[in-house]
Amino acid sequence: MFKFAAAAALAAALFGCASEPPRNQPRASAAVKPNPPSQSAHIRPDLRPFACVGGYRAGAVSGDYAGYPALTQFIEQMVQKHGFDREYLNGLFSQAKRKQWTLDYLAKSDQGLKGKPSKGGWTRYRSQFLDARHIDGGVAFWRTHQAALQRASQQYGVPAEYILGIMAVETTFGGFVGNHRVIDALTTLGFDYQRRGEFFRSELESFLLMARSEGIDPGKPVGSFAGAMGLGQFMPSSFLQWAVDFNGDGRRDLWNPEDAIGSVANYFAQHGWRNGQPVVSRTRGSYSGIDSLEPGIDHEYPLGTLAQAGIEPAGHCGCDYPLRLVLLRHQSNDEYLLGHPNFYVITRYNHSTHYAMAVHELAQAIKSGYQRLAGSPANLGEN
Ligand SMILES: [Ca+2]
Repeated sequence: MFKFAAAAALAAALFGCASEPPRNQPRASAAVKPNPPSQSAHIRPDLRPFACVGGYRAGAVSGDYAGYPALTQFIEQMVQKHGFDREYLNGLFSQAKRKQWTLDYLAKSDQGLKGKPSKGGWTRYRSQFLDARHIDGGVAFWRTHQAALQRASQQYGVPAEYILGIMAVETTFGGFVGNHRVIDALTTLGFDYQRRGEFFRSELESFLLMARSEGIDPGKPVGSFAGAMGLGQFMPSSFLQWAVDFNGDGRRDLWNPEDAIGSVANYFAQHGWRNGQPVVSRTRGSYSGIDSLEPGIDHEYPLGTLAQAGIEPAGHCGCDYPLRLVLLRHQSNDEYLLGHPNFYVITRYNHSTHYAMAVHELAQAIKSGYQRLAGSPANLGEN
């Protein structure tokens, strides 16, 4: 939905950004073959494929980020480590904006991190996602992108409905992919958000590498206030590690539905998705020793330990591996589920029990809706 890649490639051909070739030649992406240095000036942009897209150029950083020693150091690192042009980065960061709204918002939410989940917490979280907009939207998206979802499911061993569950929670299938410029988001969080500045500076480094390898003007992409991009809201480091070109056009484009489908499936596969295994199981028992166990994603228990605490799977489990205890606080009661390894895989996308449960429930609801429309599960083409 965000077609800047082709325009950026054109821009690369129109703007030269440095009068001198770089001392450290950046590595070209697999899709771009650099010309030898002896070629004429006419084709010079190919010497440094897309390294200067946007035509930014300045002797020093001006604007919101003028006089930030940490940014000067970061730019120097990008020059020395990755062969970026210093004046290009000075120009790029001269037009980066400090997003005070983001800093205020995070200061508030950091305060709210403390404390255990409150009564009804799951009920409230669930109601944001388990609705017709997300479920019907998933069914429609499945029908539109049936071939790509089937191919991804077969290639990566991840059911289509879980790819859709992620896209439902993240962006409602591209309905809202964020409107913050990624360069503003990551510069603000990298240099003005002390608690996680190091993390976001690393993401900024990955973002600049991504922009260069894909031929994108780094001033153009928009995403979440934290710099997450596209239908699956990949952070730049996730892009570099797990994004795939799934429509075969030679580019990895997180805003393209097919590339996003393949990338989410690859993310799950690389994080250990076990095809055919369940995500959660219901429980029964006396729960007499429940207080001796810690719910959440950081602790896992063998079935024997759970049995000693008065908890067992409600049906046949067939699980010979440790399980996590998933606490869901409904409005009127607390519910305990058993989280299988696939539950943990979903939390690698977002480290939250509620997040993984919403993805799981949406996956099931979207699958039911799709099967009703398709008429028969045999038509789904799942593996
Ligand atoms: Ca592609």
